[in-house]
Formats: sequence, C-alpha cells, structure tokens
Amino acid sequence: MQPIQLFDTASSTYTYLLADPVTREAVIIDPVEEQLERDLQVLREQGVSLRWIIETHAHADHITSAAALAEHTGAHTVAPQGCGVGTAATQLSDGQTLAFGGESLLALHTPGHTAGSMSYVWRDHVFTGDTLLINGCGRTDFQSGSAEALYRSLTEVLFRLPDATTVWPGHDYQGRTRSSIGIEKASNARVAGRSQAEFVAVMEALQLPKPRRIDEAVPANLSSGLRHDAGGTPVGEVRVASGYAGDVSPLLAWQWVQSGEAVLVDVRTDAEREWVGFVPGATGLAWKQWPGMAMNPGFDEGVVAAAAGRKVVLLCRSGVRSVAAAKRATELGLQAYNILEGFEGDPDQHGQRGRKGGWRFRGLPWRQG
Ligand SMILES: N[C@@H](CCC(=O)N[C@@H](CS)C(=O)NCC(=O)O)C(=O)O
Ligand SMILES: [Fe+2]
Repeated sequence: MQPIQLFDTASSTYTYLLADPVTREAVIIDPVEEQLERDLQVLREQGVSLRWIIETHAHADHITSAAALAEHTGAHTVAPQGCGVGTAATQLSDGQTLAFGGESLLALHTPGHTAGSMSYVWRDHVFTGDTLLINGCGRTDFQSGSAEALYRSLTEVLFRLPDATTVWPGHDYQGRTRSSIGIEKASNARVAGRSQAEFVAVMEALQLPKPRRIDEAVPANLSSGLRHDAGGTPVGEVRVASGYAGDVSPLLAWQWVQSGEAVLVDVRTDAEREWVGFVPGATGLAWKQWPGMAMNPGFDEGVVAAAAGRKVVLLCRSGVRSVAAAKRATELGLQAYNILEGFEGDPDQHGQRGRKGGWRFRGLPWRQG
C-alpha cells in the first residue's frame, strides 16, 4: 500500500492521500487551495470517502483547502493543537492516533519549523511536513521557528524511526519525491553528523527570502483557509469571479430577490435549514457531494425551473457549496451568483467556531422551523 502523492507546482507543495483498501475511508494531508477541484476528482476516481483533512502546520507559503474540502466531502478538519488553527474540528496532541477504516495514523509533535508542527506515521511511512525535507529541513526563521527545537525533532524523534521508513516531505523544490529515514540520518546536508550548535549555525546562515504569500497565507490558514471577504466588499457591488457571474453580498442578493430580479436558491440540506433557520421564499435544492460523492440529484432541473429566466443567487452555510452550485448553474446557461459568506457568515466573528447566524445578525429575513 502506497500513499498517493500529489504536487502543487506553484508552491512546490506535496499533498498526500492515504486510504484503507477495505473500507475505502481516506485521509488527506496538507491539501492546497488551488488544487481543490483536482483533489475532489482524485477522491472520486479512487472511490474513497474522506474522513480526515490533516495539516502538518499552519503554512506560510500557500493556503490550505481544508475548510472547502470539509464542506464538499463531510470530512473533519484536523490540525496540531499548537498551530493556532482555531477552526479545526480536532486539535491533535502528541501521540494521538486518527483511525480511518482499519488503518491508523500516529501524530508526532516535531516542533522547529513552527512550534506546533507535527509529523504523521502510517505503517512504514512518515509524512514530515516541513520538519524534514529531502536532504534539507524546514526553515526556522519565522512563525515561532526554533533551530534548537528542530534539531531535537530531527535527531530525537524522526531519526529514531526505523531506517527503512519512507520519508514523504511537505515540499521539494528540486523534483525529488521521497527518501528514507536511513538515508536522511546518514547524509542530510543540514543535520547529518552535526552537533546541535553546528546545526543552529547552519540554519542562522541560510538568509532565505521571505515566502511570497506569507502575509496572506498565515491568517487564512489559521481559519482552515476560510476567508470572509464580504466585509471588505462594498455592499452594492458584484465581485468578479471565475466560472460564474460573480460574488454578491447577502444584502445585494436580498435586494435583487425583493425586486423580483433574482431567485434565491438555498443549497443547504433540509437538516441544516431546520437547525439553523430558513430564508423565506427561497427554493431549497441541497448541494450534496457525499456520501459516495454522488452528484446532486434534482439540482439541474430544480435550478432551471426556479430561475424561470431570472438571475439566480445561491446561498449555503459558509459560502463554499454555493460556489460549486453557481458554477453548475452557469454551465446550465443561467446567470448565477454566489452569496458571500453564506447563511452563517459574520465578519465580526472572523473564522471562529460558534459564529452567530449572519442573516440574523445582519437583520436579513429568516425564520426558525
Ligand atoms: N520561495 C518560496 C518559499 C519557500 C520556503 O521558504 N519554504 C519553507 C517551507 S514553508 C522552507 O522551510 N523552506 C526550506 C528551504 O528552502 O530550505 C515562496 O516564496 O513561497
Ligand atoms: Fe511551511
């Protein structure tokens, strides 16, 4: 059984998919925002059902697709407890295991690149994030990095795994795909044969340029990649989007609905609406891609009938499924808009769990039951 290794060229990031061959339950490690469609496609092709979406750390160079993947697949988000990813459903501690089917993934706290960084052991494989790279290691010059801690994580945690363990890194900038603990212990240019003081000197001398996207990536990754942009979008404007007519604020969407210009299609499930609240007059057409990633029965006919020649504005819980639904409605020839942030969005509760209902909060119409 081998992990499936996927690559994002722009950030040289590796994403990994592991599946239990019997139950087809799977985990994904370090998915990248720009690769969401590819990853959903791979999940469908592999016929697996995603159970856990796991981060090795809060990345500085790219944005995770964790929140979006969770919304598409129903999987749970997981992050190391020391990484400050407040939105992750499970906060992992050292030594904790995650089960998927009959398989299990072991979390090892390996601080140094960041204070919370973790590596994950599965069978005779280790996913090292940016702790151990091939013939290298993660930098330690920002985000709570520590060369002393990294030295201990490398020599006292990772290098104590069996030599035959396959090393799957979080990045490689030279096209290499895997290594082994034995090889890295013997020949890793930064750490092999060095004392802690020598390693610290090597790390201090690196002088690497700051990652291009750090200022945007770190805050987004602290909320699993969710960004609540509606707060910054002028209420009356349509924001240009790719694959559908555009993004609109809840207020503009509601103005269109009231004037008869648009019809509102709520793509949350019945259970979500019953639990959180209904939008009066909205057409309910659940956008579901799980279990089994079945495509949305009834959506195509339903949305065309509801539109009856008008614009369609699509609403979900947090503004992820509504984008997928807006793209599908566009393919069907409709003028379809995504409502930013969804039903629960609330820019004042940025990225926190237990958000107030955005529609309630904004004084937009809704009703319970
Ligand atoms: N050039 C890349 C930055 C690459 C980078 O700094 N990568 C981090 C991982 S997030 C690292 O630890 N690199 C180690 C190294 O290059 O030795 C960018 O602008 O995003
Ligand atoms: Fe990193």
